[in-house]
Amino acid sequence: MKRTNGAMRTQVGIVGAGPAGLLLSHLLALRGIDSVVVENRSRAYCEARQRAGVLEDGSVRLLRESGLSGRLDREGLEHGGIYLQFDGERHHLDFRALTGGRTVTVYAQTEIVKDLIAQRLADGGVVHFDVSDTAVDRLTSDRPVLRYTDAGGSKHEITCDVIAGCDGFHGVCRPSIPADLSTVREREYPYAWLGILADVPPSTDELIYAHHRNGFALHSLRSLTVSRLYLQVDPDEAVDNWPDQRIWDELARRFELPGSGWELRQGPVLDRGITPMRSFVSAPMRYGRLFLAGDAAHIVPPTGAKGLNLAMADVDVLAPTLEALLKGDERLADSYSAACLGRVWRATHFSWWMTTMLHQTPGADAMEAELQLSQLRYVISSRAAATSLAENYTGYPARLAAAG
Ligand code: RFL
Ligand code: PHB
Repeated sequence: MKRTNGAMRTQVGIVGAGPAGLLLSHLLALRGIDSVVVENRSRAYCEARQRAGVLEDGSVRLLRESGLSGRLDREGLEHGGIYLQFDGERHHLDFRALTGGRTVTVYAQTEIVKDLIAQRLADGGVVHFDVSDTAVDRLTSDRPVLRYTDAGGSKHEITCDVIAGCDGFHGVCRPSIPADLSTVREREYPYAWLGILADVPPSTDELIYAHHRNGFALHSLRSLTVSRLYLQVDPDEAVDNWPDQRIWDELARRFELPGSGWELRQGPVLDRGITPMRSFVSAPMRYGRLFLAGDAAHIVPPTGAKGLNLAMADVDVLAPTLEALLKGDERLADSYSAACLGRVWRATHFSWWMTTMLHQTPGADAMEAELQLSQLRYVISSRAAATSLAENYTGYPARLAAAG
């Protein structure tokens, strides 16, 4: 960040130090482009917030190619498939065999955020945590401004060439686009996920997605010693209604495999939280000199493990777009939104499909249950159907043409 006559100046003002904002700041620095990141939470909060865990192979490649994969290469766990469980049976889908060798990697979003913050600070990058009153203005001029109040209460205004709205679903950037210039598509689901992090080795070698009459359950992991598990609950459920033993009993019930000898290992619960489920796409992802990336522009329900991957792919497209724009070439900027939205809609459809196939809709009739089971049986018995799931789960190119 440069100071000119007391005023602050940067090329790209970035709102939000989640994966999208931090990775964009790093990718821009690799291109010699100056940025400032402002974040309204503390560094400790950003580094502890429990979220995603599964990286597509394209996301792993992006982190590797941009020099961010030191710890990921040592600690990430490559997974070659998932289990789908329904009707009291567990079936393995072998992604490597179905897709010609593609895999996903289990490496927590919290670890990516820690790696990114450490790298930005080591490289002299500017990240202001604990800010408040963030606002963006003059977005249709070629000198948009970013305003905020710092942790000590002082007000600042940064003049930028471009602003990147990487401030998540509840941020200030998307609402600063005039409502009549954007189209929003949205669906809320009548259920939520209760997620726990548990200090216990996983009871499975690959993720288990379980369809059960009591509701969906997911067994994921964070390492060979820490498990991450989720239960479908009502959207208005209070986390206090779920003491540890109730959670473990319900997980054991939904993952039960009678007669198999398989058991769910239990351990101390380190973290718990309830996440609502929503599909949301706001288009276009650009307004003048404001570019949206990640959850600021789109949300998917977590069943397809897509949100973090979409955020990373957006900034993979955005970094070269901004580089060209700053050199006076607007062509990539004009196509940024379309370049992202093909992939965003593919992930939105896949996440909706996985979600509606695996969850119990409150009040649904026996017809819906039969349709879900028929779809699940088809996925595990048809190579074409299994390949479709595997292809979507392991990911898409960052630029996926909307018409493709
Ligand atoms: P983030 O991570 O929400 O970061 C936005 C940042 O902006 C800050 N912010 C502001 N800063 C300054 N001023 C303001 N006015 C601000 N307003 C907000 C916020 O504090 C925050 O630090 O968005 P980003 O970077 O776009 O990243 C998106 C991902 O976080 C999200 O899509 C994923 O976590 C979704 N997700 C998953 N994605 C996957 O790819 N694979 C998964 O396995 C997966 N599992 C999940 C998930 C999300 C979950 N939850 C809790 C929503 C599992 C769960 C349970
Ligand atoms: C996770 O590990 O947090 C996770 C994994 C797969 C999903 C969602 C979340 O589909």
